[in-house]
Amino acid sequence: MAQTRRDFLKKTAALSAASYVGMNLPLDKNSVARAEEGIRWHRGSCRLCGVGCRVELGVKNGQPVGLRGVPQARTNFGYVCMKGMHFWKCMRHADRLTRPLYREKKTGTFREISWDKALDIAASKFAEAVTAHGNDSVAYYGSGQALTEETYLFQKVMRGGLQTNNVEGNPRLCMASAVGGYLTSFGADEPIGGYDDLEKAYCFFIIGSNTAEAHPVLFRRIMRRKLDNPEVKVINADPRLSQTSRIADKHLQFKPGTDLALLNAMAYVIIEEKLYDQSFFSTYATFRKGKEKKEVSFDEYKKFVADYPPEKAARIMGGKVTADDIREVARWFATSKGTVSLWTMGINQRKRGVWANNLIHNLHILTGQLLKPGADSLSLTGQPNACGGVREGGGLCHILPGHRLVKKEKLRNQVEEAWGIPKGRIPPKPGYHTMAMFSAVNAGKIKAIWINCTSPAQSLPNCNLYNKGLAREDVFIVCSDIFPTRTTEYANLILPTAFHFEKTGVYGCTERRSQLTRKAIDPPGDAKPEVWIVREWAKKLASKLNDPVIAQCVKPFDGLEEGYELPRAIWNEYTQKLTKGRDNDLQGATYEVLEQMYDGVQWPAPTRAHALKGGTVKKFVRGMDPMADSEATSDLPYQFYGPAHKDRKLWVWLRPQADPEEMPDAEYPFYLSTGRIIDHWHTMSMTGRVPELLRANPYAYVEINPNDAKKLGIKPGDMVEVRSRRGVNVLPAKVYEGPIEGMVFVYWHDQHPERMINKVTKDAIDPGSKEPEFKICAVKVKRVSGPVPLKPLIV
Ligand SMILES: Nc1nc2c(c(=O)[nH]1)N[C@H]1C(S)=C(S)[C@@H](COP(=O)(O)OP(=O)(O)OC[C@H]3O[C@@H](n4cnc5c(=O)[nH]c(N)nc54)[C@H](O)[C@@H]3O)O[C@H]1N2
Ligand SMILES: Nc1nc2c(c(=O)[nH]1)N[C@H]1C(S)=C(S)[C@@H](COP(=O)(O)OP(=O)(O)OC[C@H]3O[C@@H](n4cnc5c(=O)[nH]c(N)nc54)[C@H](O)[C@@H]3O)O[C@H]1N2
Ligand code: SF4
Ligand SMILES: [Mo]
Repeated sequence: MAQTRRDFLKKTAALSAASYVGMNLPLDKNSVARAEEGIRWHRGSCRLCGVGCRVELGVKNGQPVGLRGVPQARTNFGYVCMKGMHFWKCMRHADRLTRPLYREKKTGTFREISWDKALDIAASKFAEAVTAHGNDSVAYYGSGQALTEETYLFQKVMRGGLQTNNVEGNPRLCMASAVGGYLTSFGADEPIGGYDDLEKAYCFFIIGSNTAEAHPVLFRRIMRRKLDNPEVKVINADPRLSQTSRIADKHLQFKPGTDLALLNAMAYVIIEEKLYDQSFFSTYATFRKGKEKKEVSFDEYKKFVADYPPEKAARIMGGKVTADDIREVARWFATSKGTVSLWTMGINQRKRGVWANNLIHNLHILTGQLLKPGADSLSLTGQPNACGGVREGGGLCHILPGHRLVKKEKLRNQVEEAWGIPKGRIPPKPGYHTMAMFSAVNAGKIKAIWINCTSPAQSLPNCNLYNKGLAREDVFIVCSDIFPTRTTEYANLILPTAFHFEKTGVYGCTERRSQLTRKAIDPPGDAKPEVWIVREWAKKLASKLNDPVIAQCVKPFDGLEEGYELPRAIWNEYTQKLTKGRDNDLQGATYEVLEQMYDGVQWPAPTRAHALKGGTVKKFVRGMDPMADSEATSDLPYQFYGPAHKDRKLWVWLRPQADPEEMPDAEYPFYLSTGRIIDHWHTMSMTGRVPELLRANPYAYVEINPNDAKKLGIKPGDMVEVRSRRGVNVLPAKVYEGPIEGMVFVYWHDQHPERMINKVTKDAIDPGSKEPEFKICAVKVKRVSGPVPLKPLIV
């Protein structure tokens, strides 16, 4: 899909001619009313981050014209951030994919084909692969941004139809360590509490999360809470001084990868100063260690933690942290009237991401800062539907819908029964996790892969290596997207899909909350909702493989209108048949109920009546969570029922400090970390096409500490080479007291070949969660020239 410069200019001209109505409404009431005349507002969720803000899209004459927040919604109280506010402007961008495109060879040029032909080709290629190379030679790689109905249907056809568990998604790059942490510490995935605790908390422990830029609306809530209540403390633990650090009472700045020592040292202080809540943990928790999950005593845990006195931890952490800092934050954490921890990728994208998650949960369990109002161990989810679609809907290689494990026969059988397919149809072996999947593509073991709503050619670590696999002529690639991307460049078949608000479906955000977005406008050209695409593809697959079971997977949905009826029927099947009796019970959250709610429903919501009250604000709390009541075995106020812990207790883990996979050395002396800025979303396919957002931040740069810059003779704006053992980028320098000395930081949004930082990052993974260590690798840094004028890649 290479674009010529002329194409590009033509499109830009067309775009500005399409002059947006925009949100610059005049201020007096009458003129506001006049400007809004003829606009219909359609309720849905924001397309972007995992906060899940409730918004309304304004539509006039069939075109999107504005966006506003929903004041009654408990996610955002009417507020939206600038990305959320402007996102709709990319909806009608001239680059939208509008027709299926096909090329036989990856070196060939794309030509437009009909849907019938396109799905016929997709079915033939998958069928050929399965016949010649077995069921595990095909794969689906999806996204925490796909609607639940989409992920659910894709995985149903892959597992029940094509009999492979090669179903994965980008949440592996993101939330896998949090899932591992919740399962091993609490016995059940997903947070206990939610945003409701933010206005009740007295201490915020923000670690490895740049909430201000990545979850801006939640950050406003935290900031307001602090401004209104001077006694509220904010702790920020991050090797970089970020926008989030600015509101912190204490910013702990340390060498990347050393915060497991910090967390253990905080536990040390809590024990030394007897700041723990013994009655809480002796009632509700056990102590565990090692692969065998062996139960140990509190004394043994104490002995383990004795190895982390704050003085020693401060030495390990280097940088600016002192032992007194650690003591002070531990006291704030333990003694506040309610402590909420918040973390994201600084913790998850680590070689020991699961352990880091465990160590945060430990602090909450030890101090009883859990389950009471204003206290929670709250992992922030990145994508809008990583929780709802992928973690709950069965979008990873080892899980089936309804938080079921692939390897458990009984659970597989439940799914087979719900689908009306023969027992034993779903294979018992989990599929490839993300990095294994793309390694298998590299090795030519996967012959056909469907990539939906994600752009791995840019978002995988060490992408130079994996893009070689995507370029193989013997790997057939279907890519369904709304725009051309770095990944569509490797596709054989590009399928244009409907975008948010052009189709109907559910997103489930950070706090176990499911929210419906209804179709408000038609997709452009021939773009189609994914649920339609999968259904029609499956019918063709069934006939090519002559397999009635594949047909059976989509039969319940035959003939349904794709804009609303079809996703509703899929949602009904999933929630009524597969969440029933599970911890994410959503039986009460029908479309009919979700449409009545300003802000959706938090599970468990087994009944309509409970769903209409908004569902469950806090899991495991008797009187609040219907499952806690129905599962109760005593009169205690809390009842845990997570499937992973037979003892129905919380687990405090003994986890040591561990280094990242690749440490700086004489040849590659800097830590490289990568992450986000407020203006852009991931690969910029959407935000790069919103003029306001692109202007705000047109291209990537490397953040470097002034002391390092001085040593290397780098001045602001100079072009700098950032090189690892895997690849190189050349970017302008931004010199400021952001990253700690010895560390550089690059945002990963830029699609430009010289500024795509995943060419440089490392593909080391957490052995438990299989999540890559995007946050840490070793690089060398060198000035190459003075400033040069740069242009953004997309407009
Ligand atoms: N504007 C915007 N918002 C987004 C997104 C976006 O693309 N743009 N994406 C969404 C998604 S999918 C996600 S996953 C979230 C991610 O949200 P965040 O995780 O908050 O964002 P990042 O910038 O990736 O990383 C957060 C911080 O981790 C720190 N860090 C690096 N190494 C370490 C370490 O060793 N220890 C600790 N404690 N911290 C470390 C970095 O310095 C950085 O400040 O954002 C979501 N929201
Ligand atoms: N270096 C580095 N790399 C990282 C990270 C990092 O911190 N550092 N973070 C990782 C994390 S946390 C994440 S979540 C991943 C995200 O990485 P990706 O998922 O690869 O990035 P996105 O740009 O969100 O890709 C979404 C794609 O879906 C398309 N799209 C939008 N709406 C629709 C739709 O309705 N249907 C379809 N079919 N397509 C649609 C968009 O155009 C876009 O191409 O990246 C990971 N990569
Ligand atoms: S905070 Fe997240 S969900 Fe809310 S408007 Fe911004 S991008 Fe959208
Ligand atoms: Mo993410």
